[in-house]
Amino acid sequence: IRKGSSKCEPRSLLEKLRWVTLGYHYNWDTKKYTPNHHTPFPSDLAFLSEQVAAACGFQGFQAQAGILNYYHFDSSLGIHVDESELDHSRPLLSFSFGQSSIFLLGGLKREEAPTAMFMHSGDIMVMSGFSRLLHHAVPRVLPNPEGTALPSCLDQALPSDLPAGSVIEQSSEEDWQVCAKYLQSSRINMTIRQVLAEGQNFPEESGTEIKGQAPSEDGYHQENGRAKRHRANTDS
Ligand SMILES: O=C(O)CCC(=O)C(=O)O
Ligand SMILES: [Mn+2]
Repeated sequence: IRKGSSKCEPRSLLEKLRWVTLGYHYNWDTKKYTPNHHTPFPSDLAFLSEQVAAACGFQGFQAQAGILNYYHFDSSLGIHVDESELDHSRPLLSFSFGQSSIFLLGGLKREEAPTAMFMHSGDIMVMSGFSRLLHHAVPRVLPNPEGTALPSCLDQALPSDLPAGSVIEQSSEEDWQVCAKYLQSSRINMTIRQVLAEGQNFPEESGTEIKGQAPSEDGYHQENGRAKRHRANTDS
């Protein structure tokens, strides 16, 4: 039941969506990536990530896993460190779209006082070196500062003459309307990761321990695991 609403409208699947994983699928229960729970990483996002990493001095970055977080105005993401990747010398690349948020960047220790910053649509944050293993959280999602339904960077028509091989693709007007409506009250963050060092394999134990176990697609367990990090102020 929605707060402030007398009707009991069930949430649509799109409204319930909180996260999606790509490539090596992060397991929220074990906090591990495993070799047998993998789907091909989308090539356009891999290309974009590798270009951004290279521009920041990380030649040879490989986009191997992605966590996409979907936020509404009542969502937040709890304090955590991203340490499940086996190679911490590779950066985390974070891309944000839609509404804005406050991002808290803390210290190596959980109790260290954080620095608060805004993350707006189109912002890219690279966590590398010392900042790669810092605590962080998203306590608040806020309307974009322009005061418009959609930030203006998402409200522009694409040039008709996109260069050949561009990662930008024209979508159908119908598809864009669905995305635009969604982003009027949502924030999407994609955090792209390289899991393994060049030539590294997963340690033997994580490959065997999972044998015979079905990939954890079960919403209940993942939602539970997720709740530790993703503390939406749920209103249902
Ligand atoms: O939404 C954000 O800006 C942060 C997401 C994040 O920290 C993560 O996916 O690990
Ligand atoms: Mn994180």
